[in-house]
Amino acid sequence: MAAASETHAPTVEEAQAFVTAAEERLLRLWIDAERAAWVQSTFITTDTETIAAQAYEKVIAANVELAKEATRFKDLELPAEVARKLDLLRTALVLPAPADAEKRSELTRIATGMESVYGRGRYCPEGGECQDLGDLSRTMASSRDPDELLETWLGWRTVSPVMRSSYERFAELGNLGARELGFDDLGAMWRSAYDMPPDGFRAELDRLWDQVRPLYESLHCYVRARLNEHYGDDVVAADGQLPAHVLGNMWAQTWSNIYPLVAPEGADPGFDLTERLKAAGLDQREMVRYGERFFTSLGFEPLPGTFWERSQFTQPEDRDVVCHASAWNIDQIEDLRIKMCIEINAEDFSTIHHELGHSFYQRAYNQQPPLFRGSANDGFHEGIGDTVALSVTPGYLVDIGLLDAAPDVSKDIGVLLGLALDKVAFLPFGLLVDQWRWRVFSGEIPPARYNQGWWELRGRYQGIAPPTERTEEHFDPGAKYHVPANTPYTRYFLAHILQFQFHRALCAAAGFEGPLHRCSIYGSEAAGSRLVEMLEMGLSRPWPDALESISGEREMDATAILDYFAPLQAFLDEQNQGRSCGWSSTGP
Ligand code: X8Z
Ligand code: ZN
Repeated sequence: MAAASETHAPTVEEAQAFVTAAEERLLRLWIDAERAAWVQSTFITTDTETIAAQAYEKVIAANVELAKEATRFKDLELPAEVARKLDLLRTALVLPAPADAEKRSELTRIATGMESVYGRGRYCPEGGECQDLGDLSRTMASSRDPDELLETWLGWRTVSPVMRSSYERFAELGNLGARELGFDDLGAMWRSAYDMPPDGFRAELDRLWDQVRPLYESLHCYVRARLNEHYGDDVVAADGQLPAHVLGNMWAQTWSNIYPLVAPEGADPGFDLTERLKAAGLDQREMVRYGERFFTSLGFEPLPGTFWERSQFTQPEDRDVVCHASAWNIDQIEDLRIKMCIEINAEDFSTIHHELGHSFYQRAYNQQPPLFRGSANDGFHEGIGDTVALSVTPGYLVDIGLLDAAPDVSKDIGVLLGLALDKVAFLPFGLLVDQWRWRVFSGEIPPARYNQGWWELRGRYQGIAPPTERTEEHFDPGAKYHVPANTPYTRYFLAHILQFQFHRALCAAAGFEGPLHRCSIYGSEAAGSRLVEMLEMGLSRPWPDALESISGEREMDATAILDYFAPLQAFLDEQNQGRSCGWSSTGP
């Protein structure tokens, strides 16, 4: 191959043939790796870990080799589709490895190993029973005892310090791989997957964050005041940052579990979806059926039988699994699966819709050539199921018989606040995880300041502080799944902006008039066909084209989330009158 390329200038035909062969080769390896990873994630042992690492290593080796070879066509005038595929070869990997075989296998072993450590993680209190993340999360959600919350919060963070040195080496080797492909570091490589220069993408994020920050700060201010009333100054001060352990979630990334503590007087909608799901006697599989029925109401075909046979809906009792929810596209045609440890509650009802969004997207783009079987950008993949879940309104719950009667419109503020505790509270968290990783990969946050850098960003973006002193003995970023699993996180920030943009557009397509938070697109084939059209494009066009096809807009735009929460913003402004909002922070 090398000899041929040196003897004559490459031609367009050669580039085309190269891309076709590359797609065939990668597709086979992707499928093998996906199968191996499925077995590892649903049955963690040293063997499944090794098998998964070996399969992943083959994908990485082939992809890196092809990306390097692709550079020989860079000066050719190519058909747009071929040029796009050659570009995608360079950014398809989230984990590039150096060409050196030993380093490559070290890197894949570290990567698979960290995910297993996380999946197997347990907190074993002295003299007590060991608890996994599911057990600990239930306590974080329901306990109102600050001591118990603190112990639980600290307990989960005993799992991550062993990953610290692995992560350091991981960043080193990942960077080497990214540099061999011509990127400054792994963070720059991740930022290059958005059809714009990496710095431009950074600026886009700043712009979007500036749009939504006032709404977040209002919510923070309101929640802080209410928690201060509930817990008193010793646990939650009336000013400054919020302590990370009292927000109802292990990472303080969504706060709806503390809704009862902050419910607005006189506007509480008076129903609790968790309680309704339990009262309806639903099991895990039936909950997923509800999600599927939403999609079929839009005109999608039902999921294949194999989805129902092969998915993991419940946590097995006899083995370790990675419980973190995910959607799998095993054969890239129709062997779709989800893997969850579903609990009968509102949070998982929403996560089911999230995961099914991935599944329906995957099936919609299965007619595309292999390199285009992806979402327009990764925020799109994360945003589809959430868009559908925004249509899980009280009115919809009445339609499907889970609720007897919709609350009066005077209770809208309660419904909106409940949703904002998830969607608005999440925004700064969605942004900061990669702000940390990008700084780690660039060297701006060196290993000696891993934890300090993490908490500075938590303070700056979220206004959240650790409940007790943290040091460099700890490795708190490693206690969040996506860090050991090496899943980029900015996608979720984008998804939280985009899903409101999609919702606004689909509600318009459905002919809905009225406030966005009361719109449900359930049963609207007009909205469904608008959605399908975008999903079927996969990754074949730059994402602004996909966004335009669904919404007529070519820019990501936070005005949709602001419109959606406009009534809540007015309520928060009124409630926060006379309070001094905001917090101060230190660091980068
Ligand atoms: O990881 C997920 C999904 C799987 S792609 C369940 N999410 C992020 C998280 O849990 O941290 C969804 C929202 C944010
Ligand atoms: Zn997802």
